[in-house]
Amino acid sequence: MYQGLIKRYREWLPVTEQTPVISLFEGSTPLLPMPRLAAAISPHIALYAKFEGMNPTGSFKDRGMTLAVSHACQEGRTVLMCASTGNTSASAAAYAARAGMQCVVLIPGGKIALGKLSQAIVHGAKVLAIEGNFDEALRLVREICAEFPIALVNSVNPMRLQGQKTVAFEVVDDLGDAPDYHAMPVGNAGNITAAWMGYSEYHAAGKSASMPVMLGFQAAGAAPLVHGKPVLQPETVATAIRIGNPASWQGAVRAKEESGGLIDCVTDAEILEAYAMLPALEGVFAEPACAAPVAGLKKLAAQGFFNKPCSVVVTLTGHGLKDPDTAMQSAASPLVAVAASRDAVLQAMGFCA
Ligand code: AN7
Repeated sequence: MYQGLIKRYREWLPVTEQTPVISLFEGSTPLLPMPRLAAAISPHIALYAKFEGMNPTGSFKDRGMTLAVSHACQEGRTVLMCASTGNTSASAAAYAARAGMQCVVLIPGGKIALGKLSQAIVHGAKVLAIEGNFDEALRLVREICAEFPIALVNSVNPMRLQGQKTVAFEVVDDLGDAPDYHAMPVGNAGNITAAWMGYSEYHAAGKSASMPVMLGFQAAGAAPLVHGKPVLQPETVATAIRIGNPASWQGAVRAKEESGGLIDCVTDAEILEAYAMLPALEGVFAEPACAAPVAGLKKLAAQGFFNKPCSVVVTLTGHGLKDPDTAMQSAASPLVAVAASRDAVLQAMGFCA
C-alpha cells in the first residue's frame, strides 16, 4: 500500500529512523497527458499536467508539510505557525491535527479563497486575519517564531523545500527522463526552487539524462521577479500568488539561470481565460494560480517560443474546488432557472420545436 512520499523517497530526504513520520499519504499525484489543451496552445508540444490538486489537502503544499511537521515533531515542538495565502494554512492545519499539535495561521484579511479558509478552520487552527498582505504576515511570523519555541512551517523552513523537491523525482520516474520544459506558477518561489533542486539531485545521481528548462509565471500585478524589485501592493485574481516579496527570491533566480529558463508574467485576463480552458478542454479543475503557467505557455507559443517537438510539464499546484467564488464569478454558462415541467426543460435545452 502506498504510504506517502517520505516512505517512497526516504533515501533522498533528511530523515532518520528517529524521525516520526507525520503523513496523509501525500505525493504520487497523477501526471496527466493534456492533448486537447496542448493543441490549443502549440502544435509542437506534448503537454502533461502534474496535478498537485490530488494531494490530501488539495495542493502541493502537503509535500513540504509532511517533512516540516515530521521534523517539528522530532524536535518536540507542539505549536506550528505560518503565514499563508491559503494553501499553506490548509496543509499546516491538517498536518498539525494529524500530529496532535496546535497550529496558528496568519492570513491576509479578505484575500484568501473560501475553500482554503474552511480547511484551516475545520482542522482546528487558530486563524488570524491581519490587516495586511502575505509579505507582512510572513514578516510577523518570522519575528514571533524567532522569539518563541514555535515551529515555522513556511518554505523558509528548509524541510519544506526538501519535501517539495519530490515532485521532480515523480515526473522523472513517470516520464523516464526530465521533460524539455517545466512550467509552474511562482509566488513565494519555494516551489520552483524545490523542483529545480529535485531535478538537479536526480540528474547528478544519474536518474535522468537531461534537465528541464524551468518556466516560472507570476501574475502581472504581483511580479517582483519579473520587475527585479519587490511589489509593495501586490494584486491579482490568483490570490494564492498575491505575493510581492518572495522569500525564495534567490532560489528562483538560480533555477531560471541554471536551467536557461525564464520568469515571466501574465495578466489577470489571461489567467482567467486559461483558468476556463483547463476544465472545459481536459476535465481538470485547478485553481486560478495554476492558470498562470498555462496562460504563460500560450503567451510563449504565440511568440514562436516552441518551434520543434518538445515535452512540457505544467504543475497544477492546487485544486479548483479551493476557490468556488472565482469559479462561479467567471462561469461561462451560469445557472438557468426553469419551471419543473417537461416542456420548460426541453425548451431550455434548445430541443423544442
Ligand atoms: C496553488 O499558501 O504561498 O512560489 O501561503 O497556493 O512556492 O510560493 C501558496 C502558494 C502556486 C506559489 N500555486 O508557490 C501559501 C502560498 C498555488 C499556491 C503557489 C501557491 P510558491
